[in-house]
Amino acid sequence: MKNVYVNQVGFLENAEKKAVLNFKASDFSVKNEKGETVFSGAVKHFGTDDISGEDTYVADFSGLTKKGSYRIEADGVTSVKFGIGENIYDRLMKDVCKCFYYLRCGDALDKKYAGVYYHKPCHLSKATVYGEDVPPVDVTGGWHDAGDFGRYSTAGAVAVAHLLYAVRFYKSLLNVEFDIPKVPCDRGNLPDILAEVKVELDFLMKMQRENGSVWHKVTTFNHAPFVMPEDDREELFLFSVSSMATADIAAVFALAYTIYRDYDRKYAERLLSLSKKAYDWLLKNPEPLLFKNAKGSNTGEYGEAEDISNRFWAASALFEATGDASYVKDITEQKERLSKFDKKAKFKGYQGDVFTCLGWAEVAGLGALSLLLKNDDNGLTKEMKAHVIGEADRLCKVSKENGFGLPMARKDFIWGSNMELLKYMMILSVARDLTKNEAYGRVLGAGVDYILGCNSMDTSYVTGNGEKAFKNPHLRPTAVDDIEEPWPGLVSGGPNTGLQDERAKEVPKNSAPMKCYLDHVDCYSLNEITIYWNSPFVFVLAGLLK
Ligand code: G3I
Ligand code: 9MR
Ligand code: ZN
Repeated sequence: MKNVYVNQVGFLENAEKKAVLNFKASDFSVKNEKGETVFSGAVKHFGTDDISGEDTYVADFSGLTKKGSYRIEADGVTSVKFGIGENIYDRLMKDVCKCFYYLRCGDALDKKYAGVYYHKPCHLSKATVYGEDVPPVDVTGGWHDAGDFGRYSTAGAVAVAHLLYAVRFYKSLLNVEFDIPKVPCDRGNLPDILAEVKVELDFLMKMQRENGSVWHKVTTFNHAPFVMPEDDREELFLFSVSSMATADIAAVFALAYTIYRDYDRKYAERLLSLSKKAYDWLLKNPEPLLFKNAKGSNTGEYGEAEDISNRFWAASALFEATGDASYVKDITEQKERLSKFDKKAKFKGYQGDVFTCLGWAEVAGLGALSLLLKNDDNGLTKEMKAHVIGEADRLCKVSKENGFGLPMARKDFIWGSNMELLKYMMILSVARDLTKNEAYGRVLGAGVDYILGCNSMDTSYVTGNGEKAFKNPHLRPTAVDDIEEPWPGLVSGGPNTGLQDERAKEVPKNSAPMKCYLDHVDCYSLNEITIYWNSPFVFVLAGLLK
């Protein structure tokens, strides 16, 4: 089918603006709502590429800067509607942030804020400590991870980290209001983003054991059937402790301390002391304590091959939070271990530089962000800058290999490919801030366009944002709630050449990576949502709107 692919939400006035055509045309025009041509230009042939498999043509209309609502026309084919304006991403940003609220677990939802998407209190029973003869534990609260109702420590810590690093790098995120209950603090109310993040931090505190270690996850033994959260009443289990969870919590509590200390001194002090407690446990337990699902249990595993990147992140975040130079030795040690591991690794869950990986498994990039913020004089900051800029350069190179200008190669189209892209965009955003190199900004823009509809599926991967936004996430409440549309702002996992669920087999054989996608509720490997697919988009949008 002939298509004009374009960002379906739209563009900031001075941004680069491109659409991609999958058919031959010589020129194109942009029309306003009255059907008048306001811009026209020549189409540039790119050719075929490895990720879309399409013969692509690019229409550049960056010259159009006037606020308004438009469509593109080429050779009788018309695009969906999109906008141009300085506030074009404001609603999107609110929607993407508000999703965390709708995913709250426990008794935290309020009809006043959740409206039709309200659900009754859920998962309030105490959790059994799996395989141990100890009293059950209260671990209520936090956010459901995704389309399932599990709550996983490493995934939660990484989502929180994306949001809190966004606050550190882009202060204006503190002004974004998205209609959630107010939380009082030492100076009035917490900014909304910090009120929302506190929900998950409070839960993560409960996941820490007396000895400082952290349970890897709390879930039912198997995934719940498709029911509302309050109707999932199976026994909850706390599965074993892992060194990755303990390190991630040490890191994210230290990071949170640096922000909450300006709002709630007591809460911040508690975060720091729990961070140190987790870190002490790590020092006493230098061997990795990896995680495997209990026999017969099928909830998310979030397995990792090592815990080095997690320990590196923890030491870096504590160094940045406390200024205590005694962490430098640990940072250096873990850094060297990670470099060795990276060189030797046969199968990597990441492309590019391991020191720019931003989770859920490889988290060294989060450590790098802390070291950038630290701005130290013992060389670590400088070294991490070089990693970030080197990776951004690699991404720019990759972006030249496809008609969409995307920093994505075939190998990036795995389960949650949209997060692979969003993580790259976080790096490009930071690299742009460091260097003011606009080439990074352009690739970043192509990424935003892709997520919002400029892709071979002609689909906006954010619910409620775009004329052809995906509508059928693999998300239990949405699937059973009798409400036509899912709540807005959810980011889909996106195309995955692995096609790892039954329904995904319906994707035509040999489809190009970008087309390995179906907007179907059954497709958990293509169309689920998670907290850590929304969180990097908040970071990226905060960087754009700063
Ligand atoms: O690391 C390999 C890499 O070496 C290989 O080249 C590539 C090609 O397939 O795969 C890479 O591994 C993938 C891995 O994610 C790395 O991110 C696996 O194929 C893929 O199966 C795995 O997917 C994860 C999935 O759980 C299954 O374990 C997703 O990242 C992860 O987001 C997802 O998480 C689930 C939770 O378990 C439960 N809650 C929902 C959540 C989202 O679907
Ligand atoms: O719904 C589950 C989804 O959240 C997970 O990402 C996925 C992989 O862990 O598993 C889904 O649950 C499926 C289960 O693993 C097997 N039976 C079908 C379930 C979905 O309908
Ligand atoms: Zn719940």
